[in-house]
Amino acid sequence: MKYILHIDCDAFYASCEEIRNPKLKTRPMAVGGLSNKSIITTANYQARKFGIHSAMPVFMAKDLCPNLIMVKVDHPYYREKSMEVFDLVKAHARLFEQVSIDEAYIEIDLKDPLNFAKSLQEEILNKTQIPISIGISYNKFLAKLASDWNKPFGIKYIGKDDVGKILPDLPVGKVHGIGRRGSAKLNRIGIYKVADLLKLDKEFLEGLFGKGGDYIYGVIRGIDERPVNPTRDRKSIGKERTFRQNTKDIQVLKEYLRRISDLIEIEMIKKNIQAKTISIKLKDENFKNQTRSITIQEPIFQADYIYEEASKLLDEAFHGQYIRLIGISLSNLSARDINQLSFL
Ligand code: TTP
Ligand code: MG
Repeated sequence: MKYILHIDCDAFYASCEEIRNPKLKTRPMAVGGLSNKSIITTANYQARKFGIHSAMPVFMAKDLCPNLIMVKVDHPYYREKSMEVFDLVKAHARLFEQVSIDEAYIEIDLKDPLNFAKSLQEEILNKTQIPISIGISYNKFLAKLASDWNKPFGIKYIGKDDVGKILPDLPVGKVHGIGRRGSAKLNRIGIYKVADLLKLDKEFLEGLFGKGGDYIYGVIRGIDERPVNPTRDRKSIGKERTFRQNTKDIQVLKEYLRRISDLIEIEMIKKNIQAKTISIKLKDENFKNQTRSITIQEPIFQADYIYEEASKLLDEAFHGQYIRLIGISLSNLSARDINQLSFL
């Protein structure tokens, strides 16, 4: 069956810092600026016990917990860890969409989603040391709600039957799209829980939240049609190789195109995507770059077809010059129908 999973790293910046300095794991720690006036980006779960949270000023956090250890933010390092985590996640997914530095949606066909989630959690922890929480459902809204349910290192499944049981009791602030401000607005008119929201009609919600009212009306009833959008984070897929020695032997060049096509096919099958535009890149001995592209009618992902198109492009672009680098990239990406997998 088809499921949508929302993956969210636990105390992400703090977890990254604990990898570099494991002693921090058992101490209350937060990441932010070092001055008392600066703001906390996140706190580890030890520090959260004291009531410390994102967006709190450091002086306030130190009032709550005088032993709090502050660590300075290091965005490039967090981006690197994020890539490590989500490259592994991506490799499993039919459709993948990263929505922030520490969260992504995947859509995937599974028999046993809970088991899959458990093994994904273990894999990510073992290979990257980052703990993640996973929410499983049939749409994005519920999957995100679920990933937050049992944090940290949590897994939660929300099925269609759970919607009527789980949602009415939630405070309105838990509804994605309402947020803290929306919540305050609703509280002022005596609306605290989703159960109260369910009594309002669509027009009333649109009056309060504009266009977002329609979305909120749907999601509190378990309806969210937003698809997992795989091309959002990635516009092209490509590989290139630099030769140890420059070459002008067309057979060697084609041999490389062949190998690169094979590698690209593997990646496209894993990601379940296809492409309509094929480009090759050549860098000559003077480091001058040359690219050639073709857009075809029917999208492809198979190595044979990629090679065939790339090879034709090479014939056009190559005039006997010495080449030091060759590459192929595919763009104009779309999701492949899962049924095609059975033909492989
Ligand atoms: P979140 O996923 O909201 O928080 P988190 O990963 O730290 O904790 P949780 O276990 O509850 O998911 O945000 C991801 C990262 O984004 C977080 O580690 C730090 C950064 N961030 C800020 O810089 N400022 C903020 O106000 C928030 C909420 C997060
Ligand atoms: Mg997080």
